[in-house]
Amino acid sequence: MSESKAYISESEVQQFRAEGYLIVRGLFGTEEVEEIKTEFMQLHQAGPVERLFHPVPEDQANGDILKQYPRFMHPHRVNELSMRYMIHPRVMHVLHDLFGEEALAAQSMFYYKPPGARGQALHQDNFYLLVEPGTCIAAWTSVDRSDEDNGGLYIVPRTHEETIQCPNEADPSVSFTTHEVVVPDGCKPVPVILEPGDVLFFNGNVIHGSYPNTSKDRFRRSFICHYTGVSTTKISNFYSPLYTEDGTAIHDIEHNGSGGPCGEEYAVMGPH
Ligand SMILES: O=C(O)CCC(=O)C(=O)O
Repeated sequence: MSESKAYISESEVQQFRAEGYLIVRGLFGTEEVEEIKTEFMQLHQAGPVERLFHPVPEDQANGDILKQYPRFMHPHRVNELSMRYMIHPRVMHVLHDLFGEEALAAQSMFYYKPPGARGQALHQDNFYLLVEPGTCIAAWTSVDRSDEDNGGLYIVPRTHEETIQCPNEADPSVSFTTHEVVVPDGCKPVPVILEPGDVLFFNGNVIHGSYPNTSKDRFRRSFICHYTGVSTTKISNFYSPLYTEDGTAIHDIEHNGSGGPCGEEYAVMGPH
């Protein structure tokens, strides 16, 4: 892409720069969202995929619904639809405007988050991606309506100006991940209410996470991808290769094994 197409306005870019996030309403239409949902429900039916997806039957889940419906990591590595939506031109155009340069895709994920599922404690994405220079950006596509009751995302506005923290231990009764960062004084997590097809973009230093799905019968499915700008020189090796908007894989990016703010012991960090 030689130049960005203006799917978002200059004031939206300014809002992203000021707040650390931007919601683009209806970036995907109903049929597109249905296509994503149907595909991932079929993938769930089809069962485990080595290294990427490990659902277990109910009788092996020990009452943890997330064992039956874990997140699917990097589906773009095995699934054409995921690759197509990860590098969808509308998403890549918005990212181009937000990065101020061409975007490269680093990761895709799908969260099923059924009723009763735990959340993911507050964290910062670039702790894991270790993008340098700068940071990554997430595109979080809501597949169901996402709100406080079904475990929707919370973000802490303006924390994109914060440095990356070395996290504390999270409470395992409410979070399926083990890390939790501290909310800075004067800031607070706010719920992001999204309808199917809305996409939340946020800076990789922004503190965000989610709480359990306390609804009776509402899944909170989301397709979540992370990106870097084309001038990125280093990233954690878990996220390599990167993909350009036309799907070309870039393998020759330097592996960032620094371990980030926790030091060298974290150099073998896995996914977040
Ligand atoms: O969707 C969630 O509950 C958390 C996702 C998230 O924090 C992430 O992808 O970084």
